[in-house]
Amino acid sequence: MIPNSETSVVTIDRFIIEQEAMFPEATGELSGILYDLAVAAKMISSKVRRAGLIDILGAAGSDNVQGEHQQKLDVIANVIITKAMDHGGRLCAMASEEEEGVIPIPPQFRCGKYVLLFDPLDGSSNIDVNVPVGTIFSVLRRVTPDGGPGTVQDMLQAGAQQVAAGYVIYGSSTMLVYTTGHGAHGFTLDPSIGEFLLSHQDIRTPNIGKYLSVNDSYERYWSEPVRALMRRYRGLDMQREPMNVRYVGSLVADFHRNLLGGGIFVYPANKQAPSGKLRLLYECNPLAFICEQAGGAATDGRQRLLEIVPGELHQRSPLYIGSRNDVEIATRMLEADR
Ligand code: AHM
Ligand code: MG
Repeated sequence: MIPNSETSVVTIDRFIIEQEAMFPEATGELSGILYDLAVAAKMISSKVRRAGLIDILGAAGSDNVQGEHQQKLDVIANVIITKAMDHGGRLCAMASEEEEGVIPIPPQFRCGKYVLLFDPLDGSSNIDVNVPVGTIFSVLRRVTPDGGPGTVQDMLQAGAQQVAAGYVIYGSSTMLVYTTGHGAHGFTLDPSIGEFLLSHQDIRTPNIGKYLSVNDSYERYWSEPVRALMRRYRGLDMQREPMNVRYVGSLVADFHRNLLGGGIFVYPANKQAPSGKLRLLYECNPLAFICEQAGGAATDGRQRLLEIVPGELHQRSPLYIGSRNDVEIATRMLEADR
């Protein structure tokens, strides 16, 4: 890699250090969590990149807590993150979409003041057809007293309490996007030097989007207000220009495209899935935090997503996330659903 004379090269490590220096009260512990996550992301990226070359495709033969079939790479990504994060002394517990309960910190390691929630490999059913997949993470400060192991109570906080969140997309390049509440910043992995380099500082999402991402094979199970909303986005009720429909079926890929280009990702409740499909703590909350930091919005159709107080770890939530105006239309039109 040879930088051109107009750009400066900023690694994710340097960016994290510089951000931390802006907050004298910071202890460096959150920065440490972000470094470790960036390392885990590189390790998962290298596995995903080799997925077509080595014989690790296909199901691992076990089901996750939602009864869904796990792919082998889900299991691998889950182990990579757990092992990269369990010994830094900064976390007191973890929770993963792929594991039923709280993942404790092994007794030989110190317990810190944060908890980490993650979806190790979202969209993994797409791996064997070479469609982008992603990792999503959320960091919360514990609410139980410092010192001992973390508990589920530390995890069941509204998304507005997140201190950091991010995702990694394993696409045509691998990118990591994160926020600590001071803007959303994106880094692209340069595989030749093994570094995430700052490529998208302070991402701003357009107020009015051009993309609509929804799986409309569920239309027959939607409520009438949801159907009307989708007709609105498509311009069928003549109230607006139609949006372009783009649905990868891999949340991180759909969200990332819409974040950069403007748009809305929608996974409504439906009669078969009364709370939708996506998990509040591992998928919806971290993306909502990033989206708001980029000037967008997120709702479950009733309230600001980040204000929902979760009742359980694997809770699902309907999701309407993206450009501010498009989310406002959803909020307005779904009033009839309340
Ligand atoms: P997963 O966590 O089991 O991979 O499922 C989540 C994925 C998301 O990436 C995607 O947005 C959604 O499932 C697609 O679901 P559907 O096939 O119902 O449209
Ligand atoms: Mg998932």
